[in-house]
Amino acid sequence: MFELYHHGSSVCAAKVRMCMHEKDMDWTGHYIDILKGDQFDPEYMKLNPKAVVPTLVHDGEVICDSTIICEYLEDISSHHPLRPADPLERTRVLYWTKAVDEELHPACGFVTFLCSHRHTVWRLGEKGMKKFLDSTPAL
Ligand SMILES: N[C@@H](CCC(=O)N[C@@H](CS)C(=O)NCC(=O)O)C(=O)O
Repeated sequence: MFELYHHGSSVCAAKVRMCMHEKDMDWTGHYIDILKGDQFDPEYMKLNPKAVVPTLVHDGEVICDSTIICEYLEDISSHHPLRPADPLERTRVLYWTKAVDEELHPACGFVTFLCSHRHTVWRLGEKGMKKFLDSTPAL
């Protein structure tokens, strides 16, 4: 059984949802509202100590970090392979996933919080906004 802790606006969670969709996997979702601070719930932080989404629980085993989760799903399911068989082609895929983790995702933070969620963050007021921004995890 696959349980995914995720949020709608999380690009990292979207990666995992897309991977599971491509592979026709059934999963149960647990919505973690990262704008309300659900990620800091001590119970959730037992699964994901970095207080971020996504987190996958597969038959009781906890796996964090979207790229690692996608690699795991690829390893356990041969249905609709997402990784090429050729070693050189696989290496080229790694360049892409590395770039997403190291460059694209940090850049997305600005788009997510300054554009998409700016009204929600603004409503927190000056103190609340500072608390919210201070709580944003380092990569
Ligand atoms: N390396 C992690 C990064 C996860 C991450 O930063 N998730 C963001 C959403 S895309 C999050 O949960 N942020 C919570 C917060 O900003 O408090 C992954 O790839 O899963």
